[in-house]
Amino acid sequence: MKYDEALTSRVKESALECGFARVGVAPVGAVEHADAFRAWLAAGYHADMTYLEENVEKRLNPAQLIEGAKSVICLAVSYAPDGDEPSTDAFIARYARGGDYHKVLKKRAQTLCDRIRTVEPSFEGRAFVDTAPVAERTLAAAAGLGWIGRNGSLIVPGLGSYILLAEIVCNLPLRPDEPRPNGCGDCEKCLAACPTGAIVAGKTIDARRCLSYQTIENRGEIPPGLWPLLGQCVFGCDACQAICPHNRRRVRGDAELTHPPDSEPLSLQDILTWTESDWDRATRGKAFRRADHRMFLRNAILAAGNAGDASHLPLLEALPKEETLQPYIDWARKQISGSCEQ
Ligand code: B12
Repeated sequence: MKYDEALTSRVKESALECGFARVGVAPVGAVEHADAFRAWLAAGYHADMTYLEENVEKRLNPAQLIEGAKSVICLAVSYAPDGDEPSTDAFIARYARGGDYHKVLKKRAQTLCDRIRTVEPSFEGRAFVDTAPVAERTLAAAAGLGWIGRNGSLIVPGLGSYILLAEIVCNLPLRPDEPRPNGCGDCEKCLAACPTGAIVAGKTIDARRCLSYQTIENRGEIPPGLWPLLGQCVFGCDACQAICPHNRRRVRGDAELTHPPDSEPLSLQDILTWTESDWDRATRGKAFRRADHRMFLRNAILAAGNAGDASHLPLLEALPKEETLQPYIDWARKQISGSCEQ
């Protein structure tokens, strides 16, 4: 294919103007490491996220996503926290604390599509953020945005891994970038930091053990063996990223993703006293709305058990009498009583 160098530069400049921190181009066609994705599914590491079993061929070959596709524009923004960790007993993963990234990134990617069309009227493309069968990390790595770290996350030189991804699959003949060398070296800090041992082999996450899966995606019951390992995680987990030396450098995260309009962090007391409509109000427009009211209660009850703070006991007593929550409540009360006796 003959690449359009000038257009490639224009597209990249526009991407930065539209608010993306990094941009690169991946070729269309079968992605590398497709076998790793299939092996991950075959091992059952995707837990009950059965949507990942669908459209596997499409996911592993972006050429199938739009007719006449020639390149994938890979885009990244940083959500690196710009200050000290807020003091709270309810941990919410950093990516979910500000505006909902699906909306923020999709809007910017659509604006970028409009700009490209004014430069090149033959442009046809579709923007994706997380919700379609797209191998986002693999494509971003192929586009040279960074490398896939031992913790499974894309690590971007100079920005670290507190990164969210979007892509535009399009019909323009853009010059692909070169992948970057892996910069993890022999560091295995993330393996040791994972509270549940969910990083089963380099770059492979067993979602069944990952606290991010358990607290965000698992709408059923969390296996009792994981309850004491959940710590204060109420929505997601960042243990394998927080320990990563590539996240040590202070990075100015994207304002829309890092600054929630209400800056008071949620506490276990807030969540344990939420009614359904409080949940609705508190989660509107946020990525953490993905966990419904019951999931928030389930997770907060376990976090209260792990915190061992007697002031949570009356809140646990006052919770709605819901049969499926009772085992969590009984366990948490026992934990709290146990730690208060010591
Ligand atoms: C399912 C899913 C999850 C699952 C499974 C996680 C996992 N590791 O697979 C759960 C719920 C556990 C999860 C958790 C999180 N997720 Co998630 N998740 C996804 C989703 C929807 C699909 C990922 C997937 O297909 N997994 C299956 C594995 C096998 O595929 P993979 O991770 O892409 O791995 C491939 C590459 O590693 C590749 N590969 C390996 N080596 C190399 C080398 C080269 C050179 C190349 C080219 C490729 C390559 O081979 C693998 C197979 O193809 C993506 C969005 C998307 N559509 O891609 C977001 C996504 C991966 N998640 C994201 C985020 C932010 C998170 C969390 C940080 C949220 C949190 N704090 O709680 C955690 C991080 C956990 C972790 N350490 O991975 C971001 C990651 C950004 C980044 N910096 O990497 C994504 C890309 C969403 C987005 N649009 O930004 N997630």
